[in-house]
Amino acid sequence: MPDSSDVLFTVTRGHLDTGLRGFPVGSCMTSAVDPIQGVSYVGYPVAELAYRDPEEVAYLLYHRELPTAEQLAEYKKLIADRTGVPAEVMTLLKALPAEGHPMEWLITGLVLLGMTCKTGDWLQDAYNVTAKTPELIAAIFRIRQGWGDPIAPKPELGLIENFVHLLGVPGGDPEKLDTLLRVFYVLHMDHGGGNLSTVVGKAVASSKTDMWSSLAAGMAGLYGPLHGRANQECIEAVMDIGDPEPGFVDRAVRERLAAGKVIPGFGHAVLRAEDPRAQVQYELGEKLCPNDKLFRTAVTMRTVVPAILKENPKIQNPYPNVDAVSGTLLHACGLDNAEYYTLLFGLSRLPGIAAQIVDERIRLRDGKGVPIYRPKYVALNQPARSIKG
Ligand code: HAX
Repeated sequence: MPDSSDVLFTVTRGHLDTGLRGFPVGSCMTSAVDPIQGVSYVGYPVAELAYRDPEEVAYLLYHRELPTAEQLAEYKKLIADRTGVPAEVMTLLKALPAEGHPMEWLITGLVLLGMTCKTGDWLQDAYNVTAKTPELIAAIFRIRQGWGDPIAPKPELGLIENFVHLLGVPGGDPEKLDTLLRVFYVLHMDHGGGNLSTVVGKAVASSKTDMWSSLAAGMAGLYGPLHGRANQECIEAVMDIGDPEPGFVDRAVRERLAAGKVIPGFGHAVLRAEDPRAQVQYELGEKLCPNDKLFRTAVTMRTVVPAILKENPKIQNPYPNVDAVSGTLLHACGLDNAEYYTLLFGLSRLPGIAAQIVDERIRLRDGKGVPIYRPKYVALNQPARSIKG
């Protein structure tokens, strides 16, 4: 029996039906989210890691230490050697309905990769996810947008450099896109144990299904507009506003709120200050696309929106989150179709979710793993009845 010092939380009726907000339910060894400081990966503030090699940061999540030069080279080789999406998966992708959202294609693609590539070993499958999803996602971009057939990978380039090569954005600036996506990938990789896509992935994995289906479920969570798809909704809102003049932005934001819409890219379930991941991206934007009109509009929103949201005492965090500006940067670097932005979030978040699944399946509880998820739901308004006379 736990003694009183073990009590972390007293549950009251008011806590029911609040989306498990704030309930301690597990431990996380890859990252932590401080309401003011934002996310850190194994103790390092994310802003300090933003410009590190993406593979270095992925290694950190699995090994809890940054790699030496030798360990990094070994890890890069391990990932590069696992590149390769089976031809039948590519064929099936080409048969998917064009009306499907790119995230629906990703969810399907992960299940297809599970059918063709799963090893059944949680760690090996996690590494395979990191290695194979850039090719899968680049193919989704190319096939859906009619950019041509998938391009053959060049894994020796490095994870993101290879992804930019695989995308082959028509008329794009690969160098700019590479600079942006390296940072984007690191910033989105993990966000504590309780973000929705990660919780869903871990919950599904707890039934001892496989890594690929668990991640497909997690991506279904990321697809929602209150989670990962906020980056698509956010650029759409920035485009709707479309003018960086502060008075204009102020009026447009108020109109949006009056119409009962949220302001995407602002607010957070845990954070209570400006997200450091947004800060890194605002700074990067000043280097990559300082004069871009959409970027300037997003920069104006950074000051105008919090002042307006603060007028509503219910809103616990009026500040920019990770999605506030990412879309304007992607747009300025040649990826101008917002429907694809959550796909890039997914690409980046998959290694983090996979690392947490590995911990819950084979590392926690002395390697026994976390048992199947089974939270308690309190039965309400169900008086005992009978259809017998
Ligand atoms: N615009 C308008 N209203 C907002 C708001 C915003 N940006 N942020 C919060 N609110 C409203 C909520 O809708 C809620 O209203 P109701 O009580 O009427 O339902 C109220 O303020 C209190 O919300 P909260 O306690 O401050 O925040 P929640 O934990 O309930 O919600 C959300 C957190 C991120 C879902 C919320 O801030 C939101 O909808 N933001 C806009 C969408 C967005 O940017 N999502 C991405 C978040 C980052 C992420 O997960 N990326 O993947």
